[in-house]
Amino acid sequence: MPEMTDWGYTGGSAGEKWKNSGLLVSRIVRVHRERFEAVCEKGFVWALPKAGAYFRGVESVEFPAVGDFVLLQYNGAGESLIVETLPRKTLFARSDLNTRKAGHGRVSVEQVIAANFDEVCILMSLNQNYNARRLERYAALAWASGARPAVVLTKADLMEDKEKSAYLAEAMRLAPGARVFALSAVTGEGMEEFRAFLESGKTFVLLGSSGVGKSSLVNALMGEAAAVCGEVREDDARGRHTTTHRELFMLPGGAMAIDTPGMRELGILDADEGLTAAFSEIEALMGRCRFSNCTHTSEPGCAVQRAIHSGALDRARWDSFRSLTKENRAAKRKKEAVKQREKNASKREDRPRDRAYKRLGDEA
Ligand SMILES: Nc1nc2c(ncn2[C@@H]2O[C@H](COP(=O)(O)OP(=O)(O)OP(=O)(O)O)[C@@H](O)[C@H]2O)c(=O)[nH]1
Ligand SMILES: [Mg+2]
Ligand SMILES: [Zn+2]
Repeated sequence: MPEMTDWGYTGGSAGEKWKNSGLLVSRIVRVHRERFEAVCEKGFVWALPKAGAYFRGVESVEFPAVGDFVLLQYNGAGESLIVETLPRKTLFARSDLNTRKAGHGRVSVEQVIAANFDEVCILMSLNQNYNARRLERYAALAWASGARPAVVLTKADLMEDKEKSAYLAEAMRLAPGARVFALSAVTGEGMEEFRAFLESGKTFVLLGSSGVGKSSLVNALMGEAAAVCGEVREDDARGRHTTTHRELFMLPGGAMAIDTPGMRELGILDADEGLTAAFSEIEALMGRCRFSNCTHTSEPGCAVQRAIHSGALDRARWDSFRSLTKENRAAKRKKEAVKQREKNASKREDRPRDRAYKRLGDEA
């Protein structure tokens, strides 16, 4: 029978208000459309969000996602019911601030991709997929999630050693504070070092464009074809979106990996702290400008401009920092506006949406 602590549950026994309620702590391991597969002390179960327990508020963020710890009304004879999402340690959401119609109300679609992971593995393949600016973006998002980023350069078998070292060195510069790996799921190169990094009991989420080899890496770690991979192709610079759902795998060493579908676009959202961490050396420079309100354009005594001129700071990295900062600010403004709109809308339409969902739950 599964022990929830083996599955990363660290909630402990103190303060568990549901202790005598008959509810079970469980972890979501697979999300497939509206159905969830979860693991609890009784084993693996299929579960559904309980009608009325979700969709009450205006945000969809509470809705269970892979990696979530939830409270389950266990049903040995059929589908169990998810009654509550426990507070998340970390979370990764895709920001889509365009509102969409849902039932009778409009909700912002901040889709949670994964939750409660300890490390974010940013995968990039050592061919045409590698992109410095995207790496910086992902690193900022990873820090913003509350977890640490690690960079995994995949398909190392496709590149000469000398060239590989150059990529490794650059990735270390672009993602300060992150461990960087180069490996191949095909030849096994670099896999031993990466396995040693996957600490037992910890959860690692794999992120990266379609086709970089996320599922192939999971399979190599599992030692079996557990995740469905794309076919081998000569030209795989562009992926095909083979993985369509999110799934958490228990690896042989006791660590867990969450495989995700490749994402075309990842917007920066609420990432102030993420940007500070991802561009820590720039933050340090800005603290050394002569004027505290320096705009880092043409002021005398600007430490940033000085670093750019001396070559200590790459101009492309500075530009990247500025554009991500701008994007972050715009996203925050938009989020505020959407929230306000929803607040107004929910005052008028809260009830009908509840009812619509109840029907959905009753049918299932
Ligand atoms: N040469 C080489 N090819 C690899 C390696 N890892 C994966 N591939 C190939 O890359 C392609 C895509 O691999 P997947 O594992 O399906 O990629 P993915 O990131 O899961 O893609 P999505 O599920 O679409 O997001 C397949 O053709 C794999 O065989 C590797 O280490 N070396
Ligand atoms: Mg995949
Ligand atoms: Zn300055």
